[in-house]
Amino acid sequence: MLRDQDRIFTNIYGLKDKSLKGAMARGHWDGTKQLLEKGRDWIINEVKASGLRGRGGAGFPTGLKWSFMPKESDGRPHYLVVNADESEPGTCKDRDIMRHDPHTLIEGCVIASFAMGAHHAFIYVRGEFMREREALQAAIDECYDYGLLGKNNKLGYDIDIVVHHGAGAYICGEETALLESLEGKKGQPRLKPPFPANMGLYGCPTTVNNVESIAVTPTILRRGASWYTSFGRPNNHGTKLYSISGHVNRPCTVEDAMSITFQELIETHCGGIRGGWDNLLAVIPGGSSVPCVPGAQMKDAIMDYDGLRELGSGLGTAAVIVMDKSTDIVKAIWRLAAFYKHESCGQCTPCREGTGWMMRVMERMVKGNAQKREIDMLFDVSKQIEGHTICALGDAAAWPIQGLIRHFRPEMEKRIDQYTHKAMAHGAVLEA
Ligand code: L3W
Ligand code: SF4
Repeated sequence: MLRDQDRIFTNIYGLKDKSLKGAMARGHWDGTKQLLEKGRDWIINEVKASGLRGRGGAGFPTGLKWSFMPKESDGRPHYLVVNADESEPGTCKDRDIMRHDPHTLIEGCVIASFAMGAHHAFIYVRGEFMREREALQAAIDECYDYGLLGKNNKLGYDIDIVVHHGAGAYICGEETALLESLEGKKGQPRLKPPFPANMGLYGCPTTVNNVESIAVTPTILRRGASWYTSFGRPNNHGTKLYSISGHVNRPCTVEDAMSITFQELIETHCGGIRGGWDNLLAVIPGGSSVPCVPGAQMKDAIMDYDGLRELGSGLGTAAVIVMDKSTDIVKAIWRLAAFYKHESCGQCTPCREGTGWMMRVMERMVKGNAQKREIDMLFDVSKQIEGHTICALGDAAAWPIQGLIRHFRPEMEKRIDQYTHKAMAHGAVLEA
């Protein structure tokens, strides 16, 4: 278990003073000016050396992403955009940072903006997060009053931070849809490349990072890259906020080391699985976009990018959704299919049509009113979507269904058999 002194988020449950004064007392904003004085290259190299990978789902190396920003100005302003549109089902870690520990994010914005030559940072907050926006704005206002933000501030680097409110579309969490939305347009993903580092907000060099990725950087720089790499295994370093929901005894969001086992995570922080480990059916370990893993494989799973990839799933946002044997797993995955169908922006045909098709077939699979050959057809449809769309929402819709078929095909077939027997008992004529 992570020692208290190794926690970056010291107020994740909101039990302490979240104001600037309270944050400073807990070590935030300590020596920020001295960190900036070490220079841009030092900051980017230290973030690279820490092994920090993007905490929004993709796990792209943060320092590397920062280094993509042009070094020399070609007259275009540079921007930092923080993706706080946390909408991935099961994920509620960024919400807790903004609500209870907002100064970690604001200090991170200052340092990241400085490292990338940005004088404006935008924080795009999910529309439904009203309390979080208020907390964030109150913290930003405090920083302006105290002289940590704005022109000629105490840190010696001019920086303005603007909180922008989303309007409730999941797709605006995709970085380029977010940029479109920020520009006042309909939130639809752009084709990449060009990547935002070259052509982002208003056509200018932009880095889009997740809330947690930005919020951890001041502490990493203060304590040093080697402190951060002392947690987790190579390629998977650091501490991580896990949001654990579902059938555990005490659901929670908690910061612990990367690469701990699933069993340790659940036993230490959640009081175990409801009804005991034998009652565990399946886990979605990284938010709704990654495939589920059967319970028997999860117990010793290593909670990091590589460990979960080896199990055919992923760490994603580290939103751990636990399902015990009372769960109707087919219905649960149908619900996700309905979610992705609803949230598809409709730009590309495989996603627009395919998500609806998958949802409708899944609806019949829930009842068992389907034919067994349709299970293969469903898998085939998901494969036609995966990798054939503009953004990752298509993959995200395909993977949970693939995971269901891979691991719970007998459950799907059993329902079809039961439905068929019932129908025959009622004298129905079945298709060949
Ligand atoms: C410059 C290159 N930049 C990649 C940048 C790119 C982006 C980052 C990662 O999807 C995933 C998705 C969801 N030059 C670059 C480059 N970049 N190559 O690196 O890029 P990518 O394409 O790997 O991922 P993505 O499009 O950012 C994110 C999954 O995360 N996910 C998402 C959950 C959604 C939320 C939410 O609540 N809003 O968290 C969860 O698993 O499915 O696979 O910045 O520009 N050559
Ligand atoms: Fe829109 Fe879906 Fe295409 Fe993404 S994959 S751009 S959400 S239609």
